[in-house]
Amino acid sequence: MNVKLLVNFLIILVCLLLVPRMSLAAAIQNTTQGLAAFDNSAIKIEKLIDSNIPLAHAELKNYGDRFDELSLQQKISYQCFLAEIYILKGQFHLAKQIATDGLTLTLKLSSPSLSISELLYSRGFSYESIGENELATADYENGLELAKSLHDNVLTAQGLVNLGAIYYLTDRYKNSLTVLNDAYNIAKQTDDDELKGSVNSELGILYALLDRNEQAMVYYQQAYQHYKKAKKTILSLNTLINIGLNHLHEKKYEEAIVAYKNIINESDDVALNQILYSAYSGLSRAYLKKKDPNPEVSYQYLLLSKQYMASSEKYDIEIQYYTDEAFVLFELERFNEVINTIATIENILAKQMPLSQVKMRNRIGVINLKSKTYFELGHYKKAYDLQEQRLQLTREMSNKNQIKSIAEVRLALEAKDADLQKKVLDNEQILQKLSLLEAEKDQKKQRLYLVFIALVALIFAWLLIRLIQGQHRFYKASSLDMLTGIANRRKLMKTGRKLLNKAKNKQLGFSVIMIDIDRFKEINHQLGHSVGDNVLKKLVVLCEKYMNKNDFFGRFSDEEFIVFLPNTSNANAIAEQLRNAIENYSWEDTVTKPFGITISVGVAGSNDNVFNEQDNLMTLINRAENLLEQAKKLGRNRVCG
Ligand code: GH3
Ligand code: MG
Ligand code: MG
Repeated sequence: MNVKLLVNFLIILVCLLLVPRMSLAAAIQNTTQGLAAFDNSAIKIEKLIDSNIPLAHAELKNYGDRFDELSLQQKISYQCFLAEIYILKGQFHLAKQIATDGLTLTLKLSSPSLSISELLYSRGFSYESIGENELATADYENGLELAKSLHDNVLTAQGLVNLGAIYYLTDRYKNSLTVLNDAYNIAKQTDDDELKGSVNSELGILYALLDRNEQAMVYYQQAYQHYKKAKKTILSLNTLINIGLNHLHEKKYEEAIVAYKNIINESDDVALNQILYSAYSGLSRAYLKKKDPNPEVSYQYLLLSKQYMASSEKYDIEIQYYTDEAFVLFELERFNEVINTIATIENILAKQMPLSQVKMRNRIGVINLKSKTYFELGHYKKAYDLQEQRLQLTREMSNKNQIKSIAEVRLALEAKDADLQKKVLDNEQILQKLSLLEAEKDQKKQRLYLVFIALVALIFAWLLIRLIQGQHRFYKASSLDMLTGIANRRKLMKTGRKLLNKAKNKQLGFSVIMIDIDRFKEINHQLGHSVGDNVLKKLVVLCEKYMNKNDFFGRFSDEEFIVFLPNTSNANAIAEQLRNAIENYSWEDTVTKPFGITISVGVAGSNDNVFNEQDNLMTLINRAENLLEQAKKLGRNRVCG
């Protein structure tokens, strides 16, 4: 969870909760007429305002009915007090109205008065608190001009402090630093501890916004000391709120808890809603974020803070509360309620566009939470989209900061930019993680898909194997004779050519034996075609017995066979053995009735005188065929070679 963003945002809110940065001392000067008692009450009220608002209000109310009896200056002072009381009570619209009434009264003054500056500051603060920053700036500037012209250092410094606050609220850090430094230098020359406390407090907030927490803490401590010295109880409690926030910012949650509990104890008498709100919401945050978080306790403190939230008109207090609520509900795993709360925040923020940097950071933090919530609810696509949105906004803000970089706050801003850059990187990692999870969500589907792909691959592989096997069979079929299983004519001729070339190269002998079964048509005719087939098969088996391993035997056509005999000098003898084997075989296992089966053989060789180097395989085969024909003519069952 992005505590840093949240804390920054909260610091701003607390600064807005600060009581008016002003003194009423000037307002009660020169009261020459009216009710004398009021002047005494005014001193009393001014002290009570610092410690007990209800009592201060009650004291002032004594003069409500006798308002007309007051002198002009007393009436103006009355309005000044009342405006301040309403501001402290968080009733800014009333405070604004009272200050305006007071300013109307000042028109009757014969000469410019510091009361005008005071009333302008009060009204400006009311505007600031309800988010009317432009109107606030105008009132602060006019009040400041008047204080300067009247050479009042304290009110001049107070005006600068007010402007310093409005500047940092509107992202003008350079301007803020400049005017707060001016205020600091003026305050140094006075012995006004309230003023000194005020300047230090605002500088602390500015430095906290620039992520300079250590320096911010130094200013807060100084502010606290000055307010204590000036006996400004409420202001010192406000400073303690800021110190608590600083602890949160620094992740020192135990220290924050101590600080907030002290505030609550000390606030009992004061019972100031805004301070109690801040303290309880701070406790809620600390219990949520500490080492051993306790979301239940955090939620209880949040509910306590809600009681005090309702009584304030502070326009940012709702966003602050609902932001806290969303984060606590998330930790309580009440995810659907988180989504509802975030919808409320978004509605409020939508009315405040364009957002200041602080609120933009708050919005980015809320978008992140929303994404995480959708993630928990299993809406990964929504979670992913929100992270992209968050990344985009973070980048935009980072660019904006780079443009705003200025010499005076450059170091601080650079540190901030570096942080933002890191956040952008972190966010990118989150995006990647979410992409992975998005992918995992469809894992089942993908697994099925993979199985499907695997199956398809297997089918293809099987088809391929079948194809190869088919091709292999085809190849075999195309090289072997289907009936006898020896080489067919194609294979016979191919191998014959190789063997002849080889023999020629090695100048070795090469012979061709051609065999033809005698009167085979008759065998078919008398014994049947299938017996004829069996005779062909048996003949092959019988012949193979007489062949060497280098000889090559194949079916040339019909019932004609060829044997190639490389490096053989006794081809005629082998041919004679073959003829003899066939003639003398009983054939009882083949033929159905006694039938004389013989072959005629033609033998041709490369060593023959008729064969020369230019002659090829067909020449030899033709010669063997001619000799075979000769054997037929000579009466069959013989070898011619
Ligand atoms: P010759 O002694 O002059 O060779 O007479 P022949 O009857 O053997 O004549 P020829 O060689 O011309 O006849 C071949 C016969 O072989 C013709 C054909 O019917 C038969 N034939 C060819 N192929 C096959 C086969 O695969 N199986 C069977 N059963 N007969 C075949
Ligand atoms: Mg024949
Ligand atoms: Mg024949």
